[in-house]
Amino acid sequence: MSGIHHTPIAVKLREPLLTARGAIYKRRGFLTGMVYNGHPFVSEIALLPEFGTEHFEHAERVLNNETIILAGAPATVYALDCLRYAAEKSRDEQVAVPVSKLIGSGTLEKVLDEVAHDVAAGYSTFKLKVGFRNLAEDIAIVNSLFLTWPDIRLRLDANLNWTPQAVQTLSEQPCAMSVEWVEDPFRGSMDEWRSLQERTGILLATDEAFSEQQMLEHVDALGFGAAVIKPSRLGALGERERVFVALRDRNVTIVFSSMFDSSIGIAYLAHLAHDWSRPDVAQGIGTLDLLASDTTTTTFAMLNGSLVIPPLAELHALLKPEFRAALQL
Ligand code: OSB
Ligand code: MG
Repeated sequence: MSGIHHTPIAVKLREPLLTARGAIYKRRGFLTGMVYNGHPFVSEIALLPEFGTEHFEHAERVLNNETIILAGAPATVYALDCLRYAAEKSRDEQVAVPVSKLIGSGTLEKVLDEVAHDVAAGYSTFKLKVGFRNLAEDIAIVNSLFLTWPDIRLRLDANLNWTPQAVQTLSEQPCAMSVEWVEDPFRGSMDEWRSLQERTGILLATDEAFSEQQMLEHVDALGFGAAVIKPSRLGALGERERVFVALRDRNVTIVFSSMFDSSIGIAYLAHLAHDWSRPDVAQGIGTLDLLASDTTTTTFAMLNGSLVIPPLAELHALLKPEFRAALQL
Protein backbone atom coordinates (compact mmCIF):
# COMPACT_ATOMS: atom_id res chain seq x y z
CA MET A 1 0.00 0.00 0.00
CA SER A 2 1.67 3.19 -1.10
CA GLY A 3 2.29 5.62 1.72
CA ILE A 4 0.99 3.19 4.32
CA HIS A 5 3.51 1.19 6.31
CA HIS A 6 2.82 -1.90 8.35
CA THR A 7 4.55 -4.01 10.95
CA PRO A 8 3.48 -7.35 12.42
CA ILE A 9 2.45 -7.69 16.05
CA ALA A 10 1.66 -10.66 18.26
CA VAL A 11 0.16 -10.27 21.71
CA LYS A 12 -0.15 -13.18 24.10
CA LEU A 13 -2.97 -13.50 26.58
CA ARG A 14 -1.79 -13.72 30.18
CA GLU A 15 -3.86 -16.88 30.46
CA PRO A 16 -5.76 -18.70 27.74
CA LEU A 17 -9.37 -17.51 27.52
CA LEU A 18 -11.74 -20.44 27.40
CA THR A 19 -14.83 -19.86 25.32
CA ALA A 20 -17.53 -22.15 24.02
CA ARG A 21 -15.73 -21.76 20.66
CA GLY A 22 -12.35 -22.96 21.92
CA ALA A 23 -9.46 -21.41 23.81
CA ILE A 24 -7.71 -18.20 22.76
CA TYR A 25 -3.96 -18.11 23.54
CA LYS A 26 -2.60 -15.26 21.49
CA ARG A 27 -3.60 -12.79 18.85
CA ARG A 28 -1.60 -11.81 15.80
CA GLY A 29 -2.05 -8.76 13.61
CA PHE A 30 -0.38 -5.64 12.29
CA LEU A 31 -0.01 -1.99 13.09
CA THR A 32 -0.53 0.27 10.10
CA GLY A 33 0.72 3.82 9.86
CA MET A 34 0.65 6.75 7.49
CA VAL A 35 1.62 10.39 7.40
CA TYR A 36 -1.18 12.60 6.14
CA ASN A 37 -0.85 16.37 5.73
CA GLY A 38 2.35 16.10 7.72
CA HIS A 39 0.69 14.33 10.65
CA PRO A 40 1.37 10.71 11.71
CA PHE A 41 -1.55 8.28 12.21
CA VAL A 42 -1.54 4.68 13.42
CA SER A 43 -4.18 1.94 13.49
CA GLU A 44 -4.34 -1.76 14.28
CA ILE A 45 -5.33 -4.92 12.42
CA ALA A 46 -6.54 -7.37 15.08
CA LEU A 47 -6.78 -10.90 13.71
CA LEU A 48 -8.72 -13.76 15.29
CA PRO A 49 -9.60 -16.06 12.37
CA GLU A 50 -11.59 -18.37 14.69
CA PHE A 51 -13.85 -15.41 15.34
CA GLY A 52 -14.42 -14.22 11.81
CA THR A 53 -11.40 -12.25 10.61
CA GLU A 54 -8.99 -13.14 7.82
CA HIS A 55 -5.79 -15.05 8.52
CA PHE A 56 -2.44 -13.35 9.06
CA GLU A 57 -1.15 -14.42 5.63
CA HIS A 58 -4.18 -12.96 3.85
CA ALA A 59 -3.79 -9.64 5.66
CA GLU A 60 -0.12 -9.64 4.79
CA ARG A 61 -0.82 -10.22 1.08
CA VAL A 62 -3.27 -7.31 1.05
CA LEU A 63 -0.77 -5.04 2.79
CA ASN A 64 1.98 -6.07 0.36
CA ASN A 65 -0.23 -5.38 -2.66
CA GLU A 66 -0.12 -9.04 -3.61
CA THR A 67 -3.90 -9.33 -3.79
CA ILE A 68 -6.69 -6.89 -4.34
CA ILE A 69 -9.33 -9.27 -3.00
CA LEU A 70 -10.51 -7.28 -0.03
CA ALA A 71 -13.90 -8.89 0.57
CA GLY A 72 -12.42 -11.61 2.75
CA ALA A 73 -10.14 -9.27 4.68
CA PRO A 74 -12.46 -7.23 6.93
CA ALA A 75 -9.95 -6.53 9.71
CA THR A 76 -7.40 -5.14 7.23
CA VAL A 77 -10.01 -3.04 5.44
CA TYR A 78 -11.30 -1.77 8.79
CA ALA A 79 -7.83 -0.81 10.04
CA LEU A 80 -6.96 1.01 6.82
CA ASP A 81 -10.30 2.81 7.00
CA CYS A 82 -9.47 3.74 10.60
CA LEU A 83 -6.52 5.76 9.29
CA ARG A 84 -8.93 7.69 7.10
CA TYR A 85 -11.41 8.06 9.99
CA ALA A 86 -8.68 9.48 12.24
CA ALA A 87 -7.30 11.79 9.55
CA GLU A 88 -10.76 13.15 8.69
CA LYS A 89 -12.14 13.38 12.23
CA SER A 90 -13.47 16.87 12.71
CA ARG A 91 -13.83 16.91 16.51
CA ASP A 92 -10.97 14.67 17.55
CA GLU A 93 -10.99 15.13 21.30
CA GLN A 94 -10.22 13.09 24.40
CA VAL A 95 -13.13 10.78 25.26
CA ALA A 96 -14.07 8.94 28.47
CA VAL A 97 -15.94 5.74 27.67
CA PRO A 98 -17.49 3.35 30.21
CA VAL A 99 -16.05 -0.13 30.02
CA SER A 100 -17.38 -3.63 30.51
CA LYS A 101 -14.64 -5.80 31.99
CA LEU A 102 -14.13 -9.22 30.44
CA ILE A 103 -13.61 -11.77 33.20
CA GLY A 104 -11.12 -14.58 32.68
CA SER A 105 -12.57 -18.05 32.38
CA GLY A 106 -11.44 -19.57 35.66
CA THR A 107 -13.09 -21.43 38.49
CA LEU A 108 -15.72 -19.85 40.74
CA GLU A 109 -13.04 -18.88 43.23
CA LYS A 110 -10.87 -17.22 40.58
CA VAL A 111 -13.81 -15.38 39.06
CA LEU A 112 -14.78 -14.01 42.48
CA ASP A 113 -11.17 -12.91 43.15
CA GLU A 114 -10.95 -11.21 39.79
CA VAL A 115 -14.24 -9.37 40.13
CA ALA A 116 -13.35 -8.26 43.69
CA HIS A 117 -10.20 -6.70 42.27
CA ASP A 118 -12.05 -5.08 39.35
CA VAL A 119 -14.90 -3.71 41.49
CA ALA A 120 -12.24 -2.06 43.65
CA ALA A 121 -10.74 -0.59 40.46
CA GLY A 122 -14.08 1.02 39.60
CA TYR A 123 -15.74 -1.39 37.15
CA SER A 124 -19.47 -2.07 37.52
CA THR A 125 -20.27 -3.96 34.29
CA PHE A 126 -18.74 -7.36 33.58
CA LYS A 127 -18.82 -9.88 30.77
CA LEU A 128 -18.55 -13.52 31.67
CA LYS A 129 -18.01 -16.35 29.21
CA VAL A 130 -20.51 -19.14 29.75
CA GLY A 131 -21.47 -22.25 27.80
CA PHE A 132 -18.16 -24.12 28.11
CA ARG A 133 -18.94 -25.32 31.66
CA ASN A 134 -22.10 -27.23 32.46
CA LEU A 135 -25.16 -25.08 33.03
CA ALA A 136 -25.32 -25.69 36.80
CA GLU A 137 -21.74 -24.40 37.17
CA ASP A 138 -22.42 -21.37 34.99
CA ILE A 139 -25.48 -20.49 37.05
CA ALA A 140 -23.70 -21.09 40.37
CA ILE A 141 -21.04 -18.56 39.32
CA VAL A 142 -23.60 -15.97 38.22
CA ASN A 143 -25.61 -16.42 41.43
CA SER A 144 -22.47 -16.04 43.57
CA LEU A 145 -21.52 -12.85 41.73
CA PHE A 146 -25.02 -11.49 42.26
CA LEU A 147 -25.08 -12.39 45.97
CA THR A 148 -21.65 -10.87 46.56
CA TRP A 149 -22.19 -7.70 44.48
CA PRO A 150 -25.94 -7.18 43.95
CA ASP A 151 -25.32 -3.91 42.12
CA ILE A 152 -23.02 -5.07 39.34
CA ARG A 153 -24.35 -5.72 35.84
CA LEU A 154 -23.48 -8.96 34.14
CA ARG A 155 -23.34 -9.79 30.45
CA LEU A 156 -23.15 -13.50 29.75
CA ASP A 157 -21.65 -14.62 26.45
CA ALA A 158 -22.49 -18.21 25.51
CA ASN A 159 -20.85 -18.04 22.07
CA LEU A 160 -23.92 -19.89 20.69
CA ASN A 161 -23.41 -22.87 23.01
CA TRP A 162 -26.40 -22.54 25.32
CA THR A 163 -29.98 -23.59 24.61
CA PRO A 164 -33.26 -21.72 24.93
CA GLN A 165 -33.88 -23.85 28.02
CA ALA A 166 -30.64 -22.55 29.61
CA VAL A 167 -31.91 -18.98 29.23
CA GLN A 168 -35.26 -20.05 30.69
CA THR A 169 -33.49 -21.64 33.70
CA LEU A 170 -31.38 -18.52 34.18
CA SER A 171 -34.49 -16.34 34.16
CA GLU A 172 -35.87 -18.26 37.17
CA GLN A 173 -32.76 -17.59 39.27
CA PRO A 174 -32.22 -14.78 41.77
CA CYS A 175 -29.25 -13.58 39.69
CA ALA A 176 -31.50 -12.89 36.68
CA MET A 177 -32.02 -9.33 37.86
CA SER A 178 -28.30 -8.63 37.59
CA VAL A 179 -28.07 -9.99 34.05
CA GLU A 180 -28.01 -7.13 31.59
CA TRP A 181 -28.24 -9.55 28.68
CA VAL A 182 -27.21 -12.93 27.34
CA GLU A 183 -25.02 -12.65 24.27
CA ASP A 184 -25.25 -15.30 21.54
CA PRO A 185 -27.28 -17.85 23.58
CA PHE A 186 -27.90 -20.30 20.72
CA ARG A 187 -28.01 -20.53 16.95
CA GLY A 188 -31.64 -20.01 15.93
CA SER A 189 -33.98 -17.84 13.91
CA MET A 190 -34.85 -14.23 14.71
CA ASP A 191 -38.35 -15.38 15.66
CA GLU A 192 -37.01 -17.98 18.09
CA TRP A 193 -34.85 -15.33 19.72
CA ARG A 194 -37.71 -12.88 19.91
CA SER A 195 -40.10 -15.30 21.56
CA LEU A 196 -37.43 -16.43 24.03
CA GLN A 197 -36.78 -12.82 24.96
CA GLU A 198 -40.49 -12.17 25.47
CA ARG A 199 -41.05 -15.42 27.35
CA THR A 200 -38.16 -15.06 29.79
CA GLY A 201 -37.78 -11.30 30.15
CA ILE A 202 -34.04 -11.83 29.62
CA LEU A 203 -32.61 -9.42 27.08
CA LEU A 204 -30.57 -11.04 24.32
CA ALA A 205 -27.58 -9.61 22.45
CA THR A 206 -26.20 -10.67 19.09
CA ASP A 207 -22.50 -10.82 18.34
CA GLU A 208 -21.96 -13.68 15.91
CA ALA A 209 -25.58 -14.87 15.69
CA PHE A 210 -26.91 -12.57 12.97
CA SER A 211 -25.27 -10.88 10.00
CA GLU A 212 -25.83 -7.21 9.22
CA GLN A 213 -28.04 -8.30 6.35
CA GLN A 214 -30.21 -10.40 8.66
CA MET A 215 -30.51 -7.46 11.05
CA LEU A 216 -31.67 -5.19 8.24
CA GLU A 217 -34.12 -7.79 6.93
CA HIS A 218 -35.73 -8.23 10.35
CA VAL A 219 -35.31 -4.68 11.51
CA ASP A 220 -38.95 -4.27 12.54
CA ALA A 221 -39.06 -7.53 14.51
CA LEU A 222 -35.62 -7.90 16.03
CA GLY A 223 -35.02 -10.69 18.53
CA PHE A 224 -32.39 -8.86 20.56
CA GLY A 225 -32.01 -5.66 22.53
CA ALA A 226 -28.30 -5.16 22.02
CA ALA A 227 -25.86 -5.61 19.14
CA VAL A 228 -22.21 -6.34 19.87
CA ILE A 229 -20.23 -4.83 17.02
CA LYS A 230 -16.75 -6.09 16.23
CA PRO A 231 -15.67 -3.86 13.34
CA SER A 232 -12.65 -6.09 12.61
CA ARG A 233 -15.10 -8.71 11.41
CA LEU A 234 -17.10 -6.31 9.28
CA GLY A 235 -14.84 -4.13 7.13
CA ALA A 236 -15.04 -0.49 6.06
CA LEU A 237 -16.65 1.88 8.55
CA GLY A 238 -18.64 3.87 6.02
CA GLU A 239 -20.53 0.75 4.98
CA ARG A 240 -21.68 0.15 8.57
CA GLU A 241 -23.61 3.37 8.77
CA ARG A 242 -26.91 1.92 7.52
CA VAL A 243 -26.92 -0.77 10.20
CA PHE A 244 -25.86 1.60 12.97
CA VAL A 245 -28.63 4.05 12.07
CA ALA A 246 -31.24 1.28 11.82
CA LEU A 247 -30.26 -0.15 15.23
CA ARG A 248 -30.16 3.24 16.85
CA ASP A 249 -33.61 4.12 15.47
CA ARG A 250 -35.03 0.92 17.03
CA ASN A 251 -33.40 1.61 20.40
CA VAL A 252 -31.10 -1.37 20.09
CA THR A 253 -28.05 -0.79 22.28
CA ILE A 254 -24.86 -0.70 20.23
CA VAL A 255 -21.76 -2.02 21.97
CA PHE A 256 -18.35 -1.94 20.37
CA SER A 257 -16.25 -4.94 21.23
CA SER A 258 -12.59 -5.78 20.99
CA MET A 259 -10.81 -8.67 19.31
CA PHE A 260 -8.15 -8.43 22.01
CA ASP A 261 -6.85 -5.32 20.33
CA SER A 262 -3.85 -3.64 21.89
CA SER A 263 -4.32 -0.07 23.15
CA ILE A 264 -4.25 1.32 19.59
CA GLY A 265 -7.26 -0.72 18.45
CA ILE A 266 -9.05 -0.10 21.75
CA ALA A 267 -8.71 3.65 21.24
CA TYR A 268 -10.51 3.46 17.89
CA LEU A 269 -13.34 1.37 19.38
CA ALA A 270 -13.76 3.95 22.14
CA HIS A 271 -14.02 6.77 19.61
CA LEU A 272 -16.50 4.80 17.50
CA ALA A 273 -18.57 4.21 20.62
CA HIS A 274 -18.46 7.91 21.35
CA ASP A 275 -19.81 8.57 17.83
CA TRP A 276 -22.39 5.76 17.58
CA SER A 277 -23.36 4.40 21.00
CA ARG A 278 -24.68 6.13 24.14
CA PRO A 279 -22.59 7.60 26.95
CA ASP A 280 -24.26 5.32 29.53
CA VAL A 281 -23.44 2.08 27.69
CA ALA A 282 -20.38 0.17 28.88
CA GLN A 283 -18.35 -0.88 25.86
CA GLY A 284 -16.70 -4.25 25.23
CA ILE A 285 -13.21 -2.81 25.45
CA GLY A 286 -12.29 -4.12 28.92
CA THR A 287 -9.78 -6.62 27.59
CA LEU A 288 -6.40 -4.88 27.91
CA ASP A 289 -5.78 -6.47 31.34
CA LEU A 290 -5.98 -9.90 29.73
CA LEU A 291 -3.00 -9.18 27.45
CA ALA A 292 0.57 -9.95 28.46
CA SER A 293 1.96 -7.09 26.35
CA ASP A 294 0.90 -3.93 24.55
CA THR A 295 1.98 -1.80 21.59
CA THR A 296 2.14 1.41 23.64
CA THR A 297 4.47 2.53 26.42
CA THR A 298 1.63 3.61 28.74
CA THR A 299 -1.88 2.34 29.36
CA PHE A 300 -5.01 4.50 29.32
CA ALA A 301 -6.21 5.88 32.65
CA MET A 302 -9.33 4.38 34.23
CA LEU A 303 -11.64 6.84 35.93
CA ASN A 304 -14.85 5.66 37.67
CA GLY A 305 -15.23 2.69 35.33
CA SER A 306 -14.39 4.68 32.18
CA LEU A 307 -11.27 4.51 30.06
CA VAL A 308 -9.83 7.90 29.22
CA ILE A 309 -8.77 7.83 25.57
CA PRO A 310 -6.71 10.57 23.89
CA PRO A 311 -7.57 12.07 20.50
CA LEU A 312 -6.80 9.64 17.67
CA ALA A 313 -4.25 12.05 16.23
CA GLU A 314 -2.16 11.61 19.40
CA LEU A 315 -1.95 7.81 19.37
CA HIS A 316 1.32 7.69 17.44
CA ALA A 317 3.09 9.38 20.36
CA LEU A 318 2.16 6.48 22.66
CA LEU A 319 3.70 3.77 20.47
CA LYS A 320 6.68 1.82 21.70
CA PRO A 321 9.73 3.22 19.86
CA GLU A 322 10.34 0.03 17.88
CA PHE A 323 6.84 0.21 16.37
CA ARG A 324 7.08 3.90 15.64
CA ALA A 325 10.37 3.27 13.82
CA ALA A 326 8.99 0.29 11.89
CA LEU A 327 6.01 2.39 10.73
CA GLN A 328 8.32 5.33 9.85
CA LEU A 329 6.18 7.71 11.89
O1 OSB B 1 -17.15 -13.60 21.74
O2 OSB B 1 -17.44 -11.59 22.25
C1 OSB B 1 -16.68 -12.50 21.97
C2 OSB B 1 -13.11 -11.15 22.21
C3 OSB B 1 -12.50 -11.89 21.23
C4 OSB B 1 -13.22 -12.84 20.53
C5 OSB B 1 -14.57 -13.04 20.82
C6 OSB B 1 -15.20 -12.29 21.81
C7 OSB B 1 -14.44 -11.33 22.52
C8 OSB B 1 -14.99 -10.50 23.60
C9 OSB B 1 -14.51 -9.09 23.75
O3 OSB B 1 -15.78 -10.97 24.40
C10 OSB B 1 -14.94 -8.37 24.99
C11 OSB B 1 -16.35 -7.84 25.01
O4 OSB B 1 -17.09 -7.92 24.02
O5 OSB B 1 -16.74 -7.32 26.06
MG1 MG C 1 -19.36 -12.71 21.75
